[in-house]
Amino acid sequence: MNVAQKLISSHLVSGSMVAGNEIAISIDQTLTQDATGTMAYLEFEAIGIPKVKTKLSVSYVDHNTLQTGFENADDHRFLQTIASKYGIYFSKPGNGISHQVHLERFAKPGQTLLGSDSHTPNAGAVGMLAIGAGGLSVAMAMAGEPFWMVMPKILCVNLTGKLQKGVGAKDIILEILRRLTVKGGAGKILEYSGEGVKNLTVPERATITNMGAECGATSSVFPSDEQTLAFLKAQQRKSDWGLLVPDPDAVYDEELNISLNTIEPLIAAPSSPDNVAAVREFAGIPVKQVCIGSCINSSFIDIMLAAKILKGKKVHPDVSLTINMGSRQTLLMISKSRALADLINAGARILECACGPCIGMGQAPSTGAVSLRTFNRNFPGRSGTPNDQVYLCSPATAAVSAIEGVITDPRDYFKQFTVRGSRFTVKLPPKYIIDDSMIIPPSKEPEKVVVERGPNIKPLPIKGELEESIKAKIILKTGDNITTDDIMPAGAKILSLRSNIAAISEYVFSRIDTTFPVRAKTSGNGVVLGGINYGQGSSREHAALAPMYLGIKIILAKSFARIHRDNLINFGILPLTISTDVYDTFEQDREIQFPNIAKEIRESSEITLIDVKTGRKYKAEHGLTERQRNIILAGGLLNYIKKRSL
Ligand code: MIC
Ligand code: SF4
Repeated sequence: MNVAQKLISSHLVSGSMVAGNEIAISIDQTLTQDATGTMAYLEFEAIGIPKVKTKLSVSYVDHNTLQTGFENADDHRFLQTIASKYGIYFSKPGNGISHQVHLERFAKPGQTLLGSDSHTPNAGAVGMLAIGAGGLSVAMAMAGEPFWMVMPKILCVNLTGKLQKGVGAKDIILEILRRLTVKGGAGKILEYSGEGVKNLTVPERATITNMGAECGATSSVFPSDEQTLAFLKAQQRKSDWGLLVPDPDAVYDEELNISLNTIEPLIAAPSSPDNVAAVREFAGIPVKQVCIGSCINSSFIDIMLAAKILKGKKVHPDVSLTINMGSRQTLLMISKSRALADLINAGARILECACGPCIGMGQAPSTGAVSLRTFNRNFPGRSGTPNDQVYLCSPATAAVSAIEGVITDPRDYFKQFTVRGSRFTVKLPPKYIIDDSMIIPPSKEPEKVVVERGPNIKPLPIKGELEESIKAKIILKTGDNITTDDIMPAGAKILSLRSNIAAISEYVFSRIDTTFPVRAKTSGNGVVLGGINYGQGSSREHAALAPMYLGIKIILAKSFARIHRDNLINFGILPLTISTDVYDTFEQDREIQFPNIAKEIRESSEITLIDVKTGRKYKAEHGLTERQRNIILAGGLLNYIKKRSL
């Protein structure tokens, strides 16, 4: 078996490991973050059990730490008290970004992790099966339910050779994105192997597994080997280590060969993570903003490299350089090593250890400005500025460009120096500073804990059972690769409404069509017509919940992204796959009749739709498993679970 198969087989509770089959796996650990966590815990509460049943559950606060109003602070209090009551560890705001902190302090080879954030596969860096999912799926896992998914194909990414100086782990994953595109990883686990793996440290591996999410992959995983042991030892967690490597005769469904020697510094141009080209093709373009950090490039190694490059230099007068470190551990280490002084001296703006600019929490770039970021997503408008020009790159490219004021290939920059190469390399520290005082363990007297709920915490809306027939209007027709940032934008203004579905629903599709919420509500029964890879990107279930609240019943699309499709089903919205002909036939505002929808879901794989204007009949596929059919018929997962337990 390969590593992914070993992880799955040791957790398999239902189904057989044949790609495409529905399987269920048991979940050892869960993580949530504040923006998805409030809903996840409301959902967990609704299930009604006294304590989480996982080996470990952690609630992080990292997305919205601005606290521009009471809403956010209320959410934080709710999260802390509910964690304390139900047996969950609580990582306080300021302690760092969930994925970074989890990797440092909790990720464990051989275990499974389900997180309500799409970059959860970050923890795959230590040989863990780590999967992103909607909050409700994570709530179910906390309640001891297994996680259901389609058995992925295992794609072996075979790394050979060694990286050149100035080329980093980020360039490897950008190369993979260039080849696979944002949909090429769908239905797959990317498993890394080959000679080249040996030289990659765990934080570098995490950069790669983190951004596998942008390929649409179910997860990404590295073996657990000597590098893993070195990292866990340095984190004083040696006892968490275990060897996990593929069998010598392991077979894979697919293979991708990457020669590290030939990889150049790469960049993803606006506005998609797969719009990848060599940095040198963009060299010389003036840059106004450089942001180093976010969950993908905010480890001690990343920040230290940037600090080494910036030491004794000044940030270009036209550039604003921000740094958001991934964890308080990194910040402590950087400050104790005096590298923090080097960064400040160079003119960097040090932000809190949180997601920050990555999710539009401040630092929106100026109009028309090129913003160079070490982040993982550059979806249109995500930075907070309409028509933004966000490029994604490695910390080395970002740091040298911040000095030069133009996009710069780090190899060209390094050539100017006679200093030994060591100036531009950083090794894994033999010992990290350990201080878990901002991770609060759950209460020993849970019955005494009162869950605090401010006025922004509103109950979860629940849908009724699926109707026998539906007549609905197409409220919006979109193109391909619609992201959940398009469906349910984030940013400072909107994120604080994550625990208030009625309020947040006013912003559904607001970047594409501000009239969407009103038109959807007026219609009562709405359909969205989408192209390929509908719902790519984040795990936010609000991109399903809020449209459901507005009366959206069905999404017709050429194909769906995995997490979003699961979220739609969880909240009783029916995802139907259509052909290009059907997509081309229908326009916005047209009415569609689904005459026997419930019966067809029960009895067939095809759904009939009738164009009300012409009376013509068309077909769509639902592709639902037996279990998913029952969830849709019940009007969502919570209804289904309640029905099941009656
Ligand atoms: C993101 O990077 O888009 C987020 C914000 O972390 C999301 C989660 C969310 O929307 O709360 C994700 O990746 O799942
Ligand atoms: Fe936070 Fe950005 Fe990572 Fe999402 S991608 S978890 S917003 S840092």
